[in-house]
Amino acid sequence: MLLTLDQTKEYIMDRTLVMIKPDANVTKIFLNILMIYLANFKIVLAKIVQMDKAMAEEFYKEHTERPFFKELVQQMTSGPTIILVLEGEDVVNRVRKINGATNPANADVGTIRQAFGTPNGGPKNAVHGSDSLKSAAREIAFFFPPDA
Ligand code: 3AN
Repeated sequence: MLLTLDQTKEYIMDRTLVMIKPDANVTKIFLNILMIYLANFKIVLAKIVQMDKAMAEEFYKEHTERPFFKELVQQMTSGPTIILVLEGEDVVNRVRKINGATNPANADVGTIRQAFGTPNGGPKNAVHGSDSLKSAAREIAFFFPPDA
């Protein structure tokens, strides 16, 4: 378990950033996904964002050179994204386990991507979860800037 001491000297639990992506928001399936996160984690922040090209490119900048980058940006700007900050013990790893493998075709039965993603659908894999506490800090600040 990783606990961090904030400036108010209160112990806070680990946090991670989750996105319910546009492909999961074209029907009511986002409600099923939301229920899964609600049942397993504390949701501390939430908002809905329509990303534009510049925003999606900045969020995914580490993938700029990947062959799927253009397709990824197109998909992420195709509709609204639900942004959640989840809190809990070992939340980064637990969320990634519940989300499942990047390609829904390879995701274990019972995971969100297996149930709601598009097999071999490239970026249409329903959800995103930060891959480390460091990424989580950057991604949370990206959508919820501390001075906003
Ligand atoms: P994960 O989100 O499982 O950590 P990453 O970091 O390798 O996976 O990829 C970031 C995002 O890029 C994925 N969530 C997915 O939307 C997209 N992506 C990954 N691989 C492909 C691919 N082969 N074709 C299209 N999009 C992809």
